[in-house]
Amino acid sequence: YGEQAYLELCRQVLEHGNKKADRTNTGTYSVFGRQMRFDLSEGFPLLTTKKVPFRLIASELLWFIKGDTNIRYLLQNNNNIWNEWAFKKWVESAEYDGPDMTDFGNRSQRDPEFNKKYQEQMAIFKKRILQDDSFAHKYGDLGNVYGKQWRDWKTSNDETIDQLKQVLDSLQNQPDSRRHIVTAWNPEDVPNMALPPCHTLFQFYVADGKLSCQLYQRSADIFLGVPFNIASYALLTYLIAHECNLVPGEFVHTLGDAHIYTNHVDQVKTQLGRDIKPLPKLLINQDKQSIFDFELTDFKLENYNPHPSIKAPIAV
Ligand code: DHF
Ligand code: TMP
Repeated sequence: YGEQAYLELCRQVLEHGNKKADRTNTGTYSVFGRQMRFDLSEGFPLLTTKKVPFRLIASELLWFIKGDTNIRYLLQNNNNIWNEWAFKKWVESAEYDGPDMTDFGNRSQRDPEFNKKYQEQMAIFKKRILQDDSFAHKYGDLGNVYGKQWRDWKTSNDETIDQLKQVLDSLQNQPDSRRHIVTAWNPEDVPNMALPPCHTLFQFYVADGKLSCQLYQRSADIFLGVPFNIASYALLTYLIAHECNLVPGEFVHTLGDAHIYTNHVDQVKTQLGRDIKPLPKLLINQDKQSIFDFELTDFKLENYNPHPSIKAPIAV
């Protein structure tokens, strides 16, 4: 259960994981098919064995809920977690005429001189996304990623489906339904996404006045992505429970390819040497009801006293 289960997964992957090559040319230790459970009534499941930036998780979730797919909103909220995937589309486009940025993810880690050039280009890119509307429209957009599929799924007869609204309706009107599902995996649209959805499909379950959520995550970067994913779906469950007058139950996190990148191993070992601290509490502005009305300032974390953050490079 809880953070203990996360740490056990880390230990298991380091000890028994299959050494596997991967798309990013980084290399991973990987296992297939695991499950963790988080009891949301015990507190808010933000890891305490390293500091996890809740602000970034909350603004990313609000971005999904808005149906937004453009990193401009994230940048306006000082959130840089999706920059690399928009930048990649820009530097691979015909319009880009700066220094060669091929394989910038790996090269920026290995070559300090290149890294300087990369940081310069990234800074220019971010500035343009924030200041130039037509540039942002063209290159800030990640394609038909999460927000698009959740709120504005295109059907074959040119209609749209708002999966999030539908699931809110079904939770309120048929709480016992076994069909409370939202899927971001749209096979026809996968080629039009900067990154095919990692958190692929989720389902809600109502019993005893409690709302539970299970996520199927096809690919899980255990050190960087997963702590965000746990907190993001916990927050979503809190918000939907709030709107539906339910209390948060469990978050069940099911993982497909669960991997630790080879350049995260030392960081994971550091984290495994730390003791778990009490979970924080999440407070939600009670004056708001609809999940579509929330802003960053409507959430407050109390008693979050984690161990220090641990930096690691992200595989692009
Ligand atoms: N690619 C890979 N290889 N792993 C991911 O986890 C991942 N996640 C994505 C997009 N692509 C990905 C979206 N989510 C960070 C966390 C989550 C995330 C993207 C990035 C991250 O870098 N977290 C850092 C802090 C970042 C910051 O402070 O700006 C961390 O230490 O948790
Ligand atoms: P892949 O598309 O080749 O599976 O690469 C995606 C990588 O990003 C993989 O390491 C999983 C990771 N990831 C997460 O763990 N959580 C997320 O929310 C996202 C977007 C990505």
